[in-house]
Amino acid sequence: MIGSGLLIAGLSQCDLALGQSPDEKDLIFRTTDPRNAEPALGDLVKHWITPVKHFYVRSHAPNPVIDPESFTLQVEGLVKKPLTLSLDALSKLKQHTVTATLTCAGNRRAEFNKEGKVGGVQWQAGAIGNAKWTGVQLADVLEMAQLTDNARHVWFEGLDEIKRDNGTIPFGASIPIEKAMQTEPDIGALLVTQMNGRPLTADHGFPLRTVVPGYIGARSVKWLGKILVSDQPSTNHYVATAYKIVKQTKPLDWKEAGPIYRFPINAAIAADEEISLGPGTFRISGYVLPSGISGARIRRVQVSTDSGDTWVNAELTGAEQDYCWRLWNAKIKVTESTTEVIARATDTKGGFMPYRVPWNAKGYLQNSWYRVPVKVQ
Ligand SMILES: Nc1nc2c(c(=O)[nH]1)N[C@H]1C(S)=C(S)[C@@H](COP(=O)(O)O)O[C@H]1N2
Ligand SMILES: [Mo]
Repeated sequence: MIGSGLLIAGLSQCDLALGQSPDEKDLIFRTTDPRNAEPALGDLVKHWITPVKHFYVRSHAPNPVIDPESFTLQVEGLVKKPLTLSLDALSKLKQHTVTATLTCAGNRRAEFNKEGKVGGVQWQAGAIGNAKWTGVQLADVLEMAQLTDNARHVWFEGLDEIKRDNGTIPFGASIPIEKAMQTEPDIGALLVTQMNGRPLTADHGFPLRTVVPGYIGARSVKWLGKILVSDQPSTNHYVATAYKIVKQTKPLDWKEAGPIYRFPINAAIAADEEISLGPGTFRISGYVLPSGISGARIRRVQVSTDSGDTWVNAELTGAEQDYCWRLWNAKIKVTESTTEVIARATDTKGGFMPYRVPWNAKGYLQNSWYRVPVKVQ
């Protein structure tokens, strides 16, 4: 009671009158309908485990309202025993907790606009977060359903209703059967009911979502209602067309390109779009995510204040775990001739942040050197 009293005291009369939820101060909304929001980078790099209130939200449609009592998950397709599982039934299966970083394929999209306009949510570098996810192994559920020999891909379908030109569709994804069947200690996918030890919030997929460690966020379907086992990748728009690297958006380009699965290495500096500093020595911080490959570890994060002529190594902090980011900080020297701070990183699986990423029409996988302009005063 004391806690909630403090919380209310922290809100102004105005907030109460408008009925705003506190998270509207904790995230920067890029769009409000549907809800797409990212935290300020200063907030984001304060904790290795991202608090839910500072965890980005990416939704293609309004949050579906789901009654947990009547909710069921359907498991069908190339299985010998189709299943209908209530939340109660899922809670009786072995529970696992996995810490994994989720990141949108469109993270840092806005940087592509310097070369040519890209559509979609105009993300800066905050469409990423690291959380503790609790639920059941997808492999355990598929084991119960008994795959047939021709099972090759596992489709996920959300209960949201996304309006498109030719009607209303759910959000969908699929992952290869080899990933779906991976078990502890390298769980391929988790059917999650809890985030950071609390039930999922509506924004993050209540009551059930998928989390696929190492893959772009789009494969971690929220408000999961159906699992379908197939001999081919999902035909849902978000696998068959969207979330591909294309130069133009013609049918042939979509057909030629494959779906994105794993995320590449990435890093950012937690700073405003431009920093104003006098000459001197300063400490900066940021995040770094290794490639979404089992065993990938960050080798080095480096920063430069002289346009890449010289680099200093950053100090890495936070746990070092599969599919998880790390935080970093570095001491930088700003001189009269400094025009920007640059960060770049490499990992142990050959991942590196390139000088430049080729422009693509949907603005995905921007992981070039991270640059923040500096105005020396
Ligand atoms: N049902 C459903 N699942 C979804 C989405 C969606 O719009 N609908 N967005 C996807 C995308 S693109 C990302 S990056 C992640 C974001 O998860 P978060 O909102 O919990 O951060 O959810 C994925 N799962
Ligand atoms: Mo995304």
